[in-house]
Order: sequence, then structure tokens, then C-alpha cells
Amino acid sequence: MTVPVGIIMGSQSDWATMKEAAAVLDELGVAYETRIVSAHRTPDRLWDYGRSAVDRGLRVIIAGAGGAAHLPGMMASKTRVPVIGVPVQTRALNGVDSLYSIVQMPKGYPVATMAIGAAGAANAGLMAAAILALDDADLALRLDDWRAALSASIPQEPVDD
Ligand code: RP5
Repeated sequence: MTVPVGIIMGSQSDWATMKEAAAVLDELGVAYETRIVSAHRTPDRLWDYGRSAVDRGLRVIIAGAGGAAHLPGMMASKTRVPVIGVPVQTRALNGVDSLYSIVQMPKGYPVATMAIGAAGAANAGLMAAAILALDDADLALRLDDWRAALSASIPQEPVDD
């Protein structure tokens, strides 16, 4: 089955973060697949995934990893499918290591890098949806509605907790 979005991550332990991207895509009715693809532990899987991405019909890849987070950049080097990177929060360095590993790509192989952690993963889902909405009018309407609902949920005044 062809799906437009691939959500990949370096480890099972990243899923707690990356499921935020999946949740947003579920809300917006965007189909996706999920895979564990580690740059270090399963490099051949990474290569195969990147090599086949275009032919399989993937249009956006969301790649999350933590620590020495080479997965998003390596995937961007292997396919022209746009890669959105999610730096997973780490215990040792709080995710700054992940962010620095992902964000500072050399010219020629961009990764659209999100914020560290769950917010970054959710935003990756929204970014993927926004890209797909460029030529999907129904999705564009759903995304507009999602954004309007979020805006409407913000109170005018703060209250005591
Ligand atoms: C990275 O190492 C993964 O992306 C994960 O964030 C981190 C730790 O992986 P585990 O040791 O929990 O499998 O490759």
C-alpha cells in the first residue's frame, strides 16, 4: 500500500516521542507508515529505505533520533524526498546533542529540523501535512480547521492553576 508519509526512528525508545507526529497525522486523516531504521544499528535498512522512497511513493519522511542522531541527515543524503528531522530528548544532554547532530547539515542536503522532543514531533506531523496540502484541497481544509480550532482554544485571560 502506498502512503505519503514515512515516520522513521532510530530506536523503539524514540516511539514515545514520534507517536506525537503520528497522532497529528491521524487527526488530519493523513496515511503514514512507521519504521525503526537506525543509522548505526541497521545501516543497510536505512540505505534500502532511502533508495526505494521515491519509487514507493513517499512524499515526506519524518525522521526522529536521539544522541548521535545521524538518521535524518543520512536519509536526506540518500533520497530527494523531503526529510523533516526531530531531535529526540536525551537523558545525558537533554536533546541538545540530538539537535546539533541534525540541524547543522552541509550545503546540498537539507533537513528541516524541528524543536527538541514531543512538540517537535507534533510539528513535524503538521509540517508534513502542510506540504501535502499544497496539492490536496481537502487536506488543506482539514489543516485550516485544525489550526483554527487550536487558535479558538486559547483563552483570552490566564486563570490560577
Ligand atoms: C539513537 O539512540 C536512537 O534514535 C535513540 O534516540 C538513542 C537511544 O537508543 P536506545 O539505546 O534507547 O535503543 O540511535
